[in-house]
Amino acid sequence: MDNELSTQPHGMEDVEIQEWLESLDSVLESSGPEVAAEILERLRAHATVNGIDLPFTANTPYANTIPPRLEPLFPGDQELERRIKSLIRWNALAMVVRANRVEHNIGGHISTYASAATLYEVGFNHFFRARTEEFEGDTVYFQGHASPGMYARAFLEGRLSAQKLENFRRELKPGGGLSSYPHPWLMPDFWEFPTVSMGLSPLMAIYQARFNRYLEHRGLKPVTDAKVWAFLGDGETDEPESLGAITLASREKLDNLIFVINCNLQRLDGPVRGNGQIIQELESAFRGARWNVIKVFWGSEWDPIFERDNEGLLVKRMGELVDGEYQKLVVSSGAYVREHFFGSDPRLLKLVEPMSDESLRRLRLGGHDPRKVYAAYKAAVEHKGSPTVILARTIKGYGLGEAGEGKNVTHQQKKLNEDELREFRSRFGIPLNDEDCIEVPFYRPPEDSVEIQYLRARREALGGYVPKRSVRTKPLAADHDELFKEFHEGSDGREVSTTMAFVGMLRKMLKDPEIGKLIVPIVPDEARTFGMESLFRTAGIYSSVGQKYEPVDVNTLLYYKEAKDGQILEEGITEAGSMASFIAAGTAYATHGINTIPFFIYYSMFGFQRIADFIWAAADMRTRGFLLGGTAGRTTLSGEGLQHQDGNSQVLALPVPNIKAYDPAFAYEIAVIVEDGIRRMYKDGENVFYYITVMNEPYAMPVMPGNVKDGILRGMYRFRPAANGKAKLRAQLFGSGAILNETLRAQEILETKYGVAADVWSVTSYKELYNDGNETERWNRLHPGEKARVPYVAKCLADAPGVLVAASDYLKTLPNMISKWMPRRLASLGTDGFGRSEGRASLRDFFEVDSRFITLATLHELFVDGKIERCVLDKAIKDLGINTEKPNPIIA
Ligand SMILES: Cc1ncc(C[n+]2csc(CCOP(=O)(O)OP(=O)(O)O)c2C)c(N)n1
Ligand SMILES: [Mg+2]
Repeated sequence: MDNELSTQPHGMEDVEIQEWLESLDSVLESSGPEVAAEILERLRAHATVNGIDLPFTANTPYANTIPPRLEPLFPGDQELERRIKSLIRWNALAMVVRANRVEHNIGGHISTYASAATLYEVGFNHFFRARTEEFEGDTVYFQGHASPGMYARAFLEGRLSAQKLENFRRELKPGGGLSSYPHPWLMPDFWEFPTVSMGLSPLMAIYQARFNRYLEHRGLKPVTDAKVWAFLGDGETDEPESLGAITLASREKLDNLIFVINCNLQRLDGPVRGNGQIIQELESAFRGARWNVIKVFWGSEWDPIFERDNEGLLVKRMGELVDGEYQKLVVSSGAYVREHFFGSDPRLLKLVEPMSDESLRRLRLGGHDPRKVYAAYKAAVEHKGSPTVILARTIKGYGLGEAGEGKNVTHQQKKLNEDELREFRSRFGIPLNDEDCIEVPFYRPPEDSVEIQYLRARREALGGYVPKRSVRTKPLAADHDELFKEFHEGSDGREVSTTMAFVGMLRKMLKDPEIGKLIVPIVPDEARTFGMESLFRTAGIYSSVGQKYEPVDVNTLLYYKEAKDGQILEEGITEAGSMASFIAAGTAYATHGINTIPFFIYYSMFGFQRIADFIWAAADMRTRGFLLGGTAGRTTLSGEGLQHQDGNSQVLALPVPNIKAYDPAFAYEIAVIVEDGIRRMYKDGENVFYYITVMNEPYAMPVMPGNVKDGILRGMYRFRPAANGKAKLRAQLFGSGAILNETLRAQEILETKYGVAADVWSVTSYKELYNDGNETERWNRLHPGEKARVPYVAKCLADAPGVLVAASDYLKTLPNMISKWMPRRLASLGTDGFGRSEGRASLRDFFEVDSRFITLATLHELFVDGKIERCVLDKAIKDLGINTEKPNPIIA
């Protein structure tokens, strides 16, 4: 235990300790806490100089951070608030119990909200300010599985009907229901932030608070004292994302950020730290990261006991117990508490001598005492210079008694027997008789009751109801023909990569009068990789403190310019943090009423593969913007090898329903996609976002052929038809991204060497084609009497003669998944397998996706169809230099 009071040096007299403590008390009384702190600091320094080795500790004793004498007056009607809270407790429990009576195992959580009710209610009654015309409002991330409490409150507020509550976790019932957890996709007028994949919300909240500052520093929104509150579980802090960015929050001095960690010492299976102390562990982590830490251990009932304890014995004793023991005390009788906790020292026993066993058992914890919670929140919102974390000690399943209070199984408790229901009812004073109560009805007092009136008045004073999601932006005109036209013209023979082409577009967009200011370029320490360093100087790198040093490259044109109004979010090496910024920027249209347009460009392998759960949350949140997978393509990114070469992300983008995923080959394709994307998201308000892979292989960008825009957006178009359409041997070749060039080379080889006339198609999006095909099939299935619709792929290929061969830098499954809508058998080439550290040509040979293999696949298809002789095929294998005994890349 890192508790300095827990050890006592040998031979030290109690009286000596007493003297030191008393003199500190008198300093505190006469000169105040600052002077006392100064003396302690000087003592520590003095001790160090004199060779006393003081062990490092970031902990303070196991005690409330705010002493009773510094507690503010509680401004509310405590008794009335308790009654309201009890009603919410009842309805939250009723919602889960009823849902599970109707449908066994439909799930839901009772014990999480039961432990957190006071933490939320103090917030709702006194702190969470809603969004109004004049004020942007506070932002609150609610702990996901505490949602029944939020629904129950909204029911009392008259915002959700009993019918909705009845259909908790049964959203498809007539009239609709309530989603299990916060999901803006499912309840777009209510929830703002999905939080139930644990660990995501703390990180998102940090970057949200930071993004709010960014908007202020760039003059996009007024400076306000709005706060970001994030409620999390203590078990949740084990997710690496939870604590992963806490140093960013303190470095950026985010005093607009408040974490409230509900420390009920339990997670799903059992104690968070049975053999340790999670609160002390978290305190040291957050203090070490320079957060303002406020611990709320004990309720007001403990204050007089501490008062009687002049020797600091109680704090010392508290610091000795591990969490497993504390959990045991929660479920034990007052007599047990007396014997096992206070019984360790006769002096401790004496402290509680006048108290009955029952009053010992009822000693409340801090997180259940509104006065202590209020004091902590008030201190947090008034604190300046750093973020605050409140570590509030609570009991999991508080109030459930025998039904689960503090028990290891409580997390999943969804049913209560009749006795347990009656006991809960009595404990919280719900006006239901013994008979009615076992039916677990929802209970809402009449509109003119003092409870409802008070609750409404409190919310009115705080600007309205929370949570509430609304979209308040005006659509953009998004008329950008001129801006993107330049990129339709090709590169005039100059070799450029699609990444370079994209960066050129970004540079131009940044200068646009409508969208220029709204663009938010985000990079995870990869700008130079993508040739974006010129933007450092022109757009500036955002830094909340400007640039306090002269950059080493100040004399160069492209120096590393940091500025308070810098536009680029250079996040450093954190794809998760960058994604959190992307989400904050891509949802600002709802959170702030600002149409910021994020462009997050990263190493494509470290996107979906690494932070897919954040991308999923972004999708849920109706985030807008563009994800750019740079250095993409398993064989296009040469040299880097297995961990970097991405042949996966276009496949991993498939499950995200509202992401549009494109693998473009040419600059004009990107221009068409981005221009259309801005229009769809920011003018038409569609709830989609984009994933575009860009590559680093330079080649000449062609001029955009006529009439291809629609095809580019829908997923495929004929890029270059065969020169001799009348030839006997015909083929259709499909290529994507940089592999399109291999397809074009194969077209030439086939024509000149084998007399095969092939059309070449650019497939910009297998995902779009797949969705279109499925949608068409579905429509036909549901409308059998009507004229059958034809999938776009089938339409494209209706009159396309010859064999079919597809090649991409991604898994073969991409072309395979649309092959059923093609007129004939498809041969698919792709890059299934682990990458290699090699050059492009060798990689394309290894994965069998180069022009030689495309040629071979075409000839083989013709051979199978009986269109060419075996000897032609054999000779081709020889002429193309193909090793037929080479290892299969999928297992090599
Ligand atoms: C990433 C992730 N892993 C696992 C879960 C499943 N899960 C839901 S709640 C929970 C326990 C939560 O414990 P804690 O964070 O302490 O919250 P409490 O309910 O105790 O307040 C678990 C494991 C999840 N929702 N998300
Ligand atoms: Mg917990």
